[in-house]
Amino acid sequence: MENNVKKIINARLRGRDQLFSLQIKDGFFSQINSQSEHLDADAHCYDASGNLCCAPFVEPHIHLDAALTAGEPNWNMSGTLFEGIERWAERKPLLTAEDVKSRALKTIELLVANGVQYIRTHVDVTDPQLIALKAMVEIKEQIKDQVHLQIVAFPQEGIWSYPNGRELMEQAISLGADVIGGIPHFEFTREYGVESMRWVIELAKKTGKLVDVHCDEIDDDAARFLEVLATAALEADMGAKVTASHTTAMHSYNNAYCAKLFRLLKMSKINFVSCPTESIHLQGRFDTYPKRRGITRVKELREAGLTVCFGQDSIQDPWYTLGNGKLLRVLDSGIHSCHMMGYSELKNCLDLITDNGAKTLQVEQEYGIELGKPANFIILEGANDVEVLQKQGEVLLSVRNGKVLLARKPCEVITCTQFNIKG
Ligand code: 17E
Ligand code: FE2
Repeated sequence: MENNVKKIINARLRGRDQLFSLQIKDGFFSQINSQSEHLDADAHCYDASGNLCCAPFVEPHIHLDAALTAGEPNWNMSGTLFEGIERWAERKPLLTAEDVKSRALKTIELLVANGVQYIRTHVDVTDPQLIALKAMVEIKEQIKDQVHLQIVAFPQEGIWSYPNGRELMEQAISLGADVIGGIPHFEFTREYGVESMRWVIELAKKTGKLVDVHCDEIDDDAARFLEVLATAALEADMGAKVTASHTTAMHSYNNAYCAKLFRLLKMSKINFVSCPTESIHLQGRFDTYPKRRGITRVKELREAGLTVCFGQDSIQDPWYTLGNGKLLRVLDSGIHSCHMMGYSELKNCLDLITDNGAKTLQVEQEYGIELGKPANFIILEGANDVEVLQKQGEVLLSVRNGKVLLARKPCEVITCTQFNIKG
Protein backbone atom coordinates (compact mmCIF):
# COMPACT_ATOMS: atom_id res chain seq x y z
CA MET A 1 0.00 0.00 0.00
CA GLU A 2 1.34 3.42 -0.95
CA ASN A 3 2.04 5.89 1.80
CA ASN A 4 -0.07 8.52 0.03
CA VAL A 5 -3.72 7.90 -0.73
CA LYS A 6 -5.05 9.67 -3.83
CA LYS A 7 -8.41 8.03 -4.34
CA ILE A 8 -10.91 6.05 -2.29
CA ILE A 9 -13.69 4.18 -4.06
CA ASN A 10 -16.82 2.32 -2.94
CA ALA A 11 -17.00 4.18 0.35
CA ARG A 12 -20.06 5.02 2.38
CA LEU A 13 -20.44 8.35 4.17
CA ARG A 14 -22.37 8.91 7.39
CA GLY A 15 -26.04 9.67 6.90
CA ARG A 16 -25.98 8.75 3.17
CA ASP A 17 -26.98 5.46 1.54
CA GLN A 18 -25.14 5.52 -1.80
CA LEU A 19 -21.49 4.74 -2.53
CA PHE A 20 -18.95 7.54 -2.90
CA SER A 21 -15.52 8.13 -4.43
CA LEU A 22 -13.20 10.63 -2.81
CA GLN A 23 -10.14 12.17 -4.38
CA ILE A 24 -7.25 13.72 -2.51
CA LYS A 25 -4.85 16.32 -3.86
CA ASP A 26 -1.92 17.76 -1.91
CA GLY A 27 -3.38 16.35 1.30
CA PHE A 28 -6.87 17.88 0.88
CA PHE A 29 -10.19 16.47 -0.35
CA SER A 30 -10.40 17.63 -3.97
CA GLN A 31 -13.46 15.66 -5.13
CA ILE A 32 -16.29 13.82 -3.41
CA ASN A 33 -18.67 12.17 -5.87
CA SER A 34 -21.53 9.75 -5.50
CA GLN A 35 -21.24 6.57 -7.57
CA SER A 36 -24.13 5.11 -9.53
CA GLU A 37 -22.59 1.65 -9.32
CA HIS A 38 -19.84 -0.36 -7.63
CA LEU A 39 -16.43 0.42 -9.17
CA ASP A 40 -13.55 -1.95 -9.81
CA ALA A 41 -10.35 -1.09 -8.00
CA ASP A 42 -7.01 -0.46 -9.66
CA ALA A 43 -3.56 -0.22 -8.14
CA HIS A 44 -3.87 3.50 -7.45
CA CYS A 45 -6.97 3.55 -5.35
CA TYR A 46 -8.13 2.19 -2.03
CA ASP A 47 -11.28 0.07 -2.29
CA ALA A 48 -13.41 0.72 0.80
CA SER A 49 -15.68 -2.21 -0.24
CA GLY A 50 -18.84 -0.49 0.99
CA ASN A 51 -17.41 0.34 4.41
CA LEU A 52 -17.83 3.67 6.16
CA CYS A 53 -15.45 6.55 5.51
CA CYS A 54 -15.70 8.65 8.64
CA ALA A 55 -13.91 11.64 10.18
CA PRO A 56 -11.19 10.44 12.61
CA PHE A 57 -12.03 9.51 16.17
CA VAL A 58 -11.47 12.19 18.79
CA GLU A 59 -10.21 11.25 22.26
CA PRO A 60 -11.33 14.32 24.22
CA HIS A 61 -10.28 13.20 27.68
CA ILE A 62 -7.33 11.03 28.63
CA HIS A 63 -4.50 11.14 31.16
CA LEU A 64 -1.42 10.23 29.13
CA ASP A 65 0.97 11.06 32.00
CA ALA A 66 -0.56 8.32 34.17
CA ALA A 67 -1.25 5.76 31.41
CA LEU A 68 0.33 2.30 31.78
CA THR A 69 1.21 2.75 35.47
CA ALA A 70 -1.48 0.48 36.96
CA GLY A 71 -0.07 -1.31 40.02
CA GLU A 72 3.04 0.88 40.25
CA PRO A 73 3.94 0.85 43.09
CA ASN A 74 0.55 -0.24 44.45
CA TRP A 75 -2.81 -1.32 43.09
CA ASN A 76 -6.04 0.57 43.66
CA MET A 77 -7.91 -2.02 45.73
CA SER A 78 -11.08 -0.09 46.56
CA GLY A 79 -11.84 1.14 43.04
CA THR A 80 -12.59 4.67 44.22
CA LEU A 81 -11.46 7.87 42.57
CA PHE A 82 -9.93 8.93 45.88
CA GLU A 83 -7.76 5.84 46.23
CA GLY A 84 -6.70 6.40 42.62
CA ILE A 85 -5.49 9.88 43.56
CA GLU A 86 -3.59 8.39 46.54
CA ARG A 87 -1.97 5.65 44.44
CA TRP A 88 -0.99 8.21 41.78
CA ALA A 89 0.57 10.41 44.49
CA GLU A 90 2.85 7.42 45.25
CA ARG A 91 3.84 7.05 41.59
CA LYS A 92 4.37 10.78 40.97
CA PRO A 93 7.74 11.06 42.79
CA LEU A 94 9.09 8.28 40.51
CA LEU A 95 8.33 10.20 37.31
CA THR A 96 11.15 11.06 34.91
CA ALA A 97 10.91 12.72 31.53
CA GLU A 98 11.89 9.47 29.79
CA ASP A 99 9.32 7.46 31.74
CA VAL A 100 6.51 9.87 30.85
CA LYS A 101 7.53 10.12 27.21
CA SER A 102 7.81 6.39 26.61
CA ARG A 103 4.43 5.58 28.23
CA ALA A 104 2.67 8.51 26.56
CA LEU A 105 4.03 7.57 23.12
CA LYS A 106 3.03 3.91 23.58
CA THR A 107 -0.45 5.03 24.54
CA ILE A 108 -0.69 7.42 21.60
CA GLU A 109 0.31 4.51 19.34
CA LEU A 110 -2.56 2.49 20.79
CA LEU A 111 -4.95 5.35 20.11
CA VAL A 112 -3.69 5.87 16.56
CA ALA A 113 -3.98 2.13 15.88
CA ASN A 114 -7.64 2.53 16.76
CA GLY A 115 -8.45 5.49 14.54
CA VAL A 116 -7.81 8.43 16.86
CA GLN A 117 -6.16 11.54 15.38
CA TYR A 118 -7.23 14.18 17.93
CA ILE A 119 -6.34 13.88 21.61
CA ARG A 120 -6.88 16.12 24.63
CA THR A 121 -4.73 14.95 27.52
CA HIS A 122 -4.95 16.16 31.10
CA VAL A 123 -1.47 16.41 32.65
CA ASP A 124 -1.06 16.68 36.40
CA VAL A 125 0.60 19.99 37.28
CA THR A 126 0.53 19.49 41.05
CA ASP A 127 4.24 18.72 40.85
CA PRO A 128 6.72 21.45 41.79
CA GLN A 129 8.99 20.35 38.92
CA LEU A 130 6.26 19.96 36.28
CA ILE A 131 8.10 16.90 34.92
CA ALA A 132 5.12 15.38 33.09
CA LEU A 133 3.97 18.69 31.68
CA LYS A 134 7.38 19.49 30.21
CA ALA A 135 7.65 15.98 28.71
CA MET A 136 4.19 16.28 27.15
CA VAL A 137 5.00 19.63 25.53
CA GLU A 138 7.97 17.92 23.81
CA ILE A 139 5.81 15.02 22.67
CA LYS A 140 3.21 17.37 21.23
CA GLU A 141 5.87 18.88 18.95
CA GLN A 142 7.32 15.46 18.07
CA ILE A 143 4.01 13.99 16.85
CA LYS A 144 2.38 17.09 15.42
CA ASP A 145 2.25 15.78 11.84
CA GLN A 146 0.45 12.61 12.91
CA VAL A 147 -1.78 13.65 15.79
CA HIS A 148 -3.39 16.85 17.05
CA LEU A 149 -2.58 16.88 20.77
CA GLN A 150 -4.02 19.36 23.28
CA ILE A 151 -2.52 19.61 26.75
CA VAL A 152 -4.63 20.51 29.77
CA ALA A 153 -2.88 21.91 32.84
CA PHE A 154 -4.70 19.65 35.30
CA PRO A 155 -4.31 20.34 39.04
CA GLN A 156 -4.92 16.80 40.35
CA GLU A 157 -4.49 17.81 44.02
CA GLY A 158 -6.25 21.16 43.70
CA ILE A 159 -5.40 24.74 42.81
CA TRP A 160 -6.33 26.37 46.11
CA SER A 161 -5.49 23.26 48.16
CA TYR A 162 -1.98 22.59 46.79
CA PRO A 163 1.13 24.64 47.65
CA ASN A 164 1.71 27.27 44.92
CA GLY A 165 -1.23 25.82 42.98
CA ARG A 166 -1.95 29.02 41.07
CA GLU A 167 1.70 29.63 40.19
CA LEU A 168 2.08 26.06 38.88
CA MET A 169 -0.98 26.49 36.66
CA GLU A 170 0.37 29.77 35.26
CA GLN A 171 3.81 28.25 34.74
CA ALA A 172 2.26 25.31 32.88
CA ILE A 173 0.52 27.71 30.54
CA SER A 174 3.68 29.66 29.83
CA LEU A 175 5.45 26.33 29.13
CA GLY A 176 2.88 25.41 26.47
CA ALA A 177 -0.35 24.03 27.97
CA ASP A 178 -3.30 24.75 25.67
CA VAL A 179 -6.17 24.28 28.10
CA ILE A 180 -6.79 25.30 31.72
CA GLY A 181 -8.10 22.59 34.04
CA GLY A 182 -9.57 22.43 37.52
CA ILE A 183 -10.90 20.03 40.16
CA PRO A 184 -13.32 22.02 42.38
CA HIS A 185 -14.98 18.99 44.05
CA PHE A 186 -11.56 17.92 45.40
CA GLU A 187 -10.56 21.30 46.86
CA PHE A 188 -10.54 21.42 50.68
CA THR A 189 -13.66 23.56 50.90
CA ARG A 190 -16.62 24.56 48.81
CA GLU A 191 -15.34 28.16 48.88
CA TYR A 192 -11.98 27.09 47.44
CA GLY A 193 -13.84 25.24 44.69
CA VAL A 194 -15.96 28.26 43.82
CA GLU A 195 -13.00 30.64 43.85
CA SER A 196 -10.95 28.27 41.70
CA MET A 197 -13.68 28.15 39.02
CA ARG A 198 -13.90 31.94 38.77
CA TRP A 199 -10.10 32.16 38.65
CA VAL A 200 -9.86 29.54 35.86
CA ILE A 201 -12.28 31.48 33.65
CA GLU A 202 -10.49 34.79 34.37
CA LEU A 203 -7.15 33.21 33.45
CA ALA A 204 -8.63 31.78 30.25
CA LYS A 205 -9.98 35.19 29.32
CA LYS A 206 -6.59 36.77 29.96
CA THR A 207 -4.55 34.14 28.10
CA GLY A 208 -7.00 33.17 25.33
CA LYS A 209 -6.78 29.51 26.37
CA LEU A 210 -9.55 26.91 26.41
CA VAL A 211 -10.95 25.48 29.65
CA ASP A 212 -11.66 21.85 30.60
CA VAL A 213 -12.49 21.19 34.23
CA HIS A 214 -12.87 17.87 36.05
CA CYS A 215 -16.16 19.10 37.45
CA ASP A 216 -18.19 17.41 40.18
CA GLU A 217 -16.62 13.98 39.66
CA ILE A 218 -18.20 12.59 42.81
CA ASP A 219 -21.51 11.01 43.84
CA ASP A 220 -22.23 13.93 46.17
CA ASP A 221 -25.50 15.56 45.14
CA ALA A 222 -24.28 18.71 46.90
CA ALA A 223 -21.30 19.09 44.54
CA ARG A 224 -22.58 22.02 42.50
CA PHE A 225 -19.55 23.58 40.87
CA LEU A 226 -21.01 23.08 37.39
CA GLU A 227 -23.40 25.98 37.99
CA VAL A 228 -20.44 28.15 39.00
CA LEU A 229 -18.38 27.17 35.94
CA ALA A 230 -21.32 27.62 33.54
CA THR A 231 -22.20 31.02 35.03
CA ALA A 232 -18.61 32.26 34.80
CA ALA A 233 -18.40 30.98 31.19
CA LEU A 234 -21.70 32.65 30.30
CA GLU A 235 -20.72 35.96 31.87
CA ALA A 236 -17.35 35.90 30.07
CA ASP A 237 -19.17 34.95 26.85
CA MET A 238 -16.84 32.01 26.25
CA GLY A 239 -19.10 28.96 26.58
CA ALA A 240 -17.95 27.22 23.38
CA LYS A 241 -14.36 27.32 24.70
CA VAL A 242 -15.32 25.76 28.02
CA THR A 243 -15.80 22.07 28.81
CA ALA A 244 -17.11 20.35 31.91
CA SER A 245 -15.72 16.82 32.18
CA HIS A 246 -17.38 14.02 34.14
CA THR A 247 -20.12 16.03 36.01
CA THR A 248 -21.08 12.71 37.59
CA ALA A 249 -22.78 14.42 40.55
CA MET A 250 -25.47 15.45 38.06
CA HIS A 251 -26.55 11.79 38.11
CA SER A 252 -27.53 12.34 41.75
CA TYR A 253 -29.07 15.84 41.52
CA ASN A 254 -32.81 15.99 42.05
CA ASN A 255 -34.86 16.58 38.91
CA ALA A 256 -36.18 19.96 40.04
CA TYR A 257 -32.65 21.31 40.47
CA CYS A 258 -31.65 19.79 37.13
CA ALA A 259 -34.54 21.50 35.38
CA LYS A 260 -33.32 24.85 36.68
CA LEU A 261 -29.66 24.00 35.94
CA PHE A 262 -30.36 23.00 32.34
CA ARG A 263 -31.65 26.51 31.55
CA LEU A 264 -28.26 27.89 32.56
CA LEU A 265 -26.35 25.15 30.72
CA LYS A 266 -28.22 25.89 27.49
CA MET A 267 -27.60 29.62 27.87
CA SER A 268 -23.90 29.05 28.59
CA LYS A 269 -23.38 26.68 25.60
CA ILE A 270 -20.52 24.90 27.37
CA ASN A 271 -19.43 21.41 26.20
CA PHE A 272 -19.57 18.15 28.13
CA VAL A 273 -17.28 15.14 28.22
CA SER A 274 -18.49 11.93 29.80
CA CYS A 275 -16.20 8.94 30.38
CA PRO A 276 -18.78 6.20 30.82
CA THR A 277 -16.50 3.20 31.37
CA GLU A 278 -14.48 5.14 33.93
CA SER A 279 -17.49 6.56 35.75
CA ILE A 280 -19.36 3.27 35.98
CA HIS A 281 -16.19 1.81 37.50
CA LEU A 282 -15.27 4.63 39.93
CA GLN A 283 -18.66 5.99 40.95
CA GLY A 284 -21.32 4.33 43.09
CA ARG A 285 -18.55 2.94 45.31
CA PHE A 286 -20.04 4.27 48.53
CA ASP A 287 -23.50 2.84 47.75
CA THR A 288 -24.82 -0.50 48.88
CA TYR A 289 -27.93 -1.41 46.85
CA PRO A 290 -29.34 0.02 44.69
CA LYS A 291 -26.04 1.31 43.31
CA ARG A 292 -25.94 4.46 41.24
CA ARG A 293 -24.41 4.28 37.78
CA GLY A 294 -22.75 7.63 38.45
CA ILE A 295 -22.71 8.76 34.82
CA THR A 296 -23.81 12.27 33.94
CA ARG A 297 -27.15 12.84 32.19
CA VAL A 298 -25.81 12.28 28.67
CA LYS A 299 -29.19 11.55 27.10
CA GLU A 300 -30.84 14.63 28.60
CA LEU A 301 -27.90 16.92 27.79
CA ARG A 302 -28.04 15.73 24.17
CA GLU A 303 -31.79 16.23 24.03
CA ALA A 304 -31.29 19.77 25.36
CA GLY A 305 -29.07 20.46 22.35
CA LEU A 306 -25.80 20.57 24.28
CA THR A 307 -22.57 19.10 22.92
CA VAL A 308 -21.59 15.87 24.66
CA CYS A 309 -18.76 13.55 23.71
CA PHE A 310 -17.30 10.36 25.17
CA GLY A 311 -13.70 9.83 26.32
CA GLN A 312 -11.72 6.93 27.79
CA ASP A 313 -10.12 8.87 30.67
CA SER A 314 -7.69 6.07 31.61
CA ILE A 315 -5.65 3.38 29.96
CA GLN A 316 -4.22 1.04 32.59
CA ASP A 317 -3.57 3.59 35.33
CA PRO A 318 -4.21 3.92 39.11
CA TRP A 319 -7.90 4.61 38.47
CA TYR A 320 -8.70 1.98 35.86
CA THR A 321 -6.73 -1.17 35.05
CA LEU A 322 -8.26 -1.94 31.65
CA GLY A 323 -8.50 0.14 28.47
CA ASN A 324 -6.93 -0.39 25.07
CA GLY A 325 -7.46 2.71 22.97
CA LYS A 326 -10.72 1.50 21.45
CA LEU A 327 -13.30 4.29 21.56
CA LEU A 328 -15.90 1.95 20.00
CA ARG A 329 -15.78 -0.02 23.24
CA VAL A 330 -16.42 3.13 25.28
CA LEU A 331 -19.24 4.14 22.95
CA ASP A 332 -20.86 0.69 23.21
CA SER A 333 -20.63 0.74 26.99
CA GLY A 334 -21.81 4.35 27.23
CA ILE A 335 -24.95 3.98 25.19
CA HIS A 336 -25.88 0.91 27.26
CA SER A 337 -25.47 2.64 30.60
CA CYS A 338 -27.12 5.88 29.44
CA HIS A 339 -30.20 4.17 27.92
CA MET A 340 -29.33 5.53 24.51
CA MET A 341 -30.11 2.63 22.20
CA GLY A 342 -33.31 3.98 20.68
CA TYR A 343 -32.93 3.79 16.90
CA SER A 344 -32.87 7.58 16.52
CA GLU A 345 -29.95 7.70 18.98
CA LEU A 346 -28.14 4.70 17.52
CA LYS A 347 -28.19 5.92 13.95
CA ASN A 348 -25.93 8.88 14.71
CA CYS A 349 -24.13 7.50 17.76
CA LEU A 350 -20.68 7.98 16.21
CA ASP A 351 -21.19 11.71 16.81
CA LEU A 352 -20.21 11.00 20.42
CA ILE A 353 -16.67 9.97 19.45
CA THR A 354 -16.24 12.11 16.32
CA ASP A 355 -18.01 15.42 15.56
CA ASN A 356 -18.93 16.29 19.16
CA GLY A 357 -15.35 15.72 20.29
CA ALA A 358 -14.09 17.94 17.45
CA LYS A 359 -16.48 20.68 18.56
CA THR A 360 -15.27 20.34 22.14
CA LEU A 361 -11.62 20.58 21.06
CA GLN A 362 -12.54 23.53 18.80
CA VAL A 363 -10.97 21.90 15.74
CA GLU A 364 -14.11 21.90 13.57
CA GLN A 365 -12.56 24.17 10.93
CA GLU A 366 -10.16 21.44 9.80
CA TYR A 367 -12.40 18.50 10.74
CA GLY A 368 -14.88 16.56 8.61
CA ILE A 369 -15.14 14.93 5.21
CA GLU A 370 -15.76 17.98 3.04
CA LEU A 371 -14.29 19.42 -0.12
CA GLY A 372 -11.28 21.61 0.60
CA LYS A 373 -10.69 20.26 4.11
CA PRO A 374 -7.55 18.28 5.03
CA ALA A 375 -7.89 14.63 4.03
CA ASN A 376 -8.13 13.25 7.55
CA PHE A 377 -10.35 10.19 7.81
CA ILE A 378 -10.73 6.57 8.86
CA ILE A 379 -12.40 3.55 7.27
CA LEU A 380 -14.57 1.52 9.64
CA GLU A 381 -16.05 -1.95 9.15
CA GLY A 382 -19.76 -1.46 8.48
CA ALA A 383 -21.88 0.70 6.20
CA ASN A 384 -23.26 3.10 8.80
CA ASP A 385 -23.13 4.02 12.50
CA VAL A 386 -25.35 1.12 13.58
CA GLU A 387 -23.44 -1.52 11.64
CA VAL A 388 -20.10 -0.20 12.86
CA LEU A 389 -21.27 -0.52 16.44
CA GLN A 390 -22.83 -3.94 15.88
CA LYS A 391 -19.66 -5.32 14.31
CA GLN A 392 -17.24 -3.67 16.76
CA GLY A 393 -14.69 -4.20 14.00
CA GLU A 394 -11.21 -2.85 13.60
CA VAL A 395 -10.26 0.44 11.99
CA LEU A 396 -9.13 -0.56 8.48
CA LEU A 397 -7.44 2.66 7.43
CA SER A 398 -6.45 5.93 9.04
CA VAL A 399 -5.26 8.76 6.82
CA ARG A 400 -4.00 12.18 7.88
CA ASN A 401 -3.32 14.94 5.34
CA GLY A 402 -3.50 12.25 2.64
CA LYS A 403 -0.81 10.10 4.31
CA VAL A 404 -1.47 6.64 5.73
CA LEU A 405 -1.10 6.40 9.51
CA LEU A 406 -2.50 2.90 9.68
CA ALA A 407 -3.71 0.25 7.22
CA ARG A 408 -5.12 -3.07 8.34
CA LYS A 409 -6.58 -6.06 6.51
CA PRO A 410 -10.04 -7.14 7.66
CA CYS A 411 -9.85 -10.15 9.95
CA GLU A 412 -10.13 -13.39 7.96
CA VAL A 413 -11.95 -16.44 9.28
CA ILE A 414 -10.01 -19.65 8.54
CA THR A 415 -12.67 -22.23 9.40
CA CYS A 416 -16.27 -21.84 10.43
CA THR A 417 -19.11 -24.36 10.38
CA GLN A 418 -21.72 -23.51 7.76
CA PHE A 419 -25.37 -24.08 8.57
CA ASN A 420 -27.93 -24.87 5.92
CA ILE A 421 -30.36 -22.01 6.50
CA LYS A 422 -33.04 -23.47 4.19
CA GLY A 423 -33.12 -26.61 6.37
N1 17E B 1 -7.90 11.99 38.04
C1 17E B 1 -9.15 12.36 38.39
O1 17E B 1 -9.32 13.29 39.20
N2 17E B 1 -10.19 11.72 37.85
C2 17E B 1 -10.03 10.74 36.98
N3 17E B 1 -11.11 10.13 36.46
C3 17E B 1 -8.72 10.32 36.62
C4 17E B 1 -7.69 10.98 37.17
C5 17E B 1 -8.52 9.19 35.67
FE1 FE2 C 1 -10.04 12.59 33.93
